Amino acid sequence: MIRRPRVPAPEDFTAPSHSPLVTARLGLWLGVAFGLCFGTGLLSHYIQHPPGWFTWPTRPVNLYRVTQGVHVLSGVAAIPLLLAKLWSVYPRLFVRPPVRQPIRLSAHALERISVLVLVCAAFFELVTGLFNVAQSYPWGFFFPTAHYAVAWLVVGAMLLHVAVKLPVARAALSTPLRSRRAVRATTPGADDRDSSARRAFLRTSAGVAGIAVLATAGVTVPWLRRVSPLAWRSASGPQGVPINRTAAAARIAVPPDWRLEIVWPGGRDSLSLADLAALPQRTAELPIACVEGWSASAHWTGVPVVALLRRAGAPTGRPVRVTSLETDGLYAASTLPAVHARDPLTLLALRINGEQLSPDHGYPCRLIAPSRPGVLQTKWVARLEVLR
Ligand SMILES: Nc1nc2c(c(=O)[nH]1)N[C@H]1C(S)=C(S)[C@@H](COP(=O)(O)O)O[C@H]1N2
Ligand SMILES: [Mo]
Repeated sequence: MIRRPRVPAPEDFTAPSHSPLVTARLGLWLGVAFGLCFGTGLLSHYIQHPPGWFTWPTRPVNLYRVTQGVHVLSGVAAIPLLLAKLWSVYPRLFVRPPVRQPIRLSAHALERISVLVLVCAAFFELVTGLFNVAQSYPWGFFFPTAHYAVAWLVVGAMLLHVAVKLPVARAALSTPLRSRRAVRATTPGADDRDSSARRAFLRTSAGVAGIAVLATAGVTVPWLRRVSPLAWRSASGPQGVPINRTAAAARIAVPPDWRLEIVWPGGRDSLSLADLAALPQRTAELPIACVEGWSASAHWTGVPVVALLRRAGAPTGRPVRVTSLETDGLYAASTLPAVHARDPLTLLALRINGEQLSPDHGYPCRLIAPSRPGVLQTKWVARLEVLR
């Protein structure tokens, strides 16, 4: 006769890593990681799609580099923490019956559904984020839109989850000391073993998260480069800076009679590359800080956008649309908000680290502005348009 195997019960899982204390501690850390990730992600979204009330400062020049670095690294840290937390609650999958009596169905079922949504949405965010970092998009949807929308799902489900679990978590986080004393009084040694096993599990989880961060942080923290074997971009690249999209990929052909066009309500001007090079040049150390989390600083030399506008007689203190020679790219144009357009460090750069811009870095000229996502640092610029 074949006997069906018995479905395990939560009591079958006796490892200390399955204790509420471990779950609560990991939940706390995961809450911090998700909070940082969401806050910095929201900033990045608003910088790229600014609502009327939003302004992003131009100083410190590395501000976006830091917030986006935190975004990607807190996401990296969340991966091992989420796995550890799922491990700690995994016996709960075997709670029978899976759905309680009709009388309590609604609250209980809602809580379970919210956990399912939370786990699925969190995995979606972490996995799509990792793929974005690898610049791989093996799916049909547009990554930024989906990643942004699902982030709200994670936050909503997480707030609900925290609200439901707060009493349990608070009790778990505050009892260990008292209960340890009580248990030690009855069975000497027993609780010590459990608590050191719990601590070991928590320490291992935190350690793995720390190693994951260190292994990738070199992508944006220069002095960590040597200890970050998994950093997906290095400082190297032509002229000392990595390249995201090459001139060939963007099908850029610079016409021999290339001129920079400047357009504003009521006027226009145009300059050749020689004209631009003959104007007073400014050199500034500014980073390219990609939304993917990598960043690299360089010394850029060129003409401040505000100086170009003044010289042409165009109004300053307004947003400026920057358009490239690229015809079909998603990042073929960007808009400088007024604060960035009038900042003297916002350059139309002709040179990088003392050399003429290579075609891949944006020859004949590119935008480079302080505290701005790489995706908005338009290369192969052809036109500046002062908006109303
Ligand atoms: N015209 C144009 N400009 C562009 C892009 C692009 O695809 N087209 N990519 C942007 C992105 S995503 C980044 S991170 C930076 C990278 O600049 P780099 O290749 O010189 O390092 O350029 C930005 N400027
Ligand atoms: Mo980028």
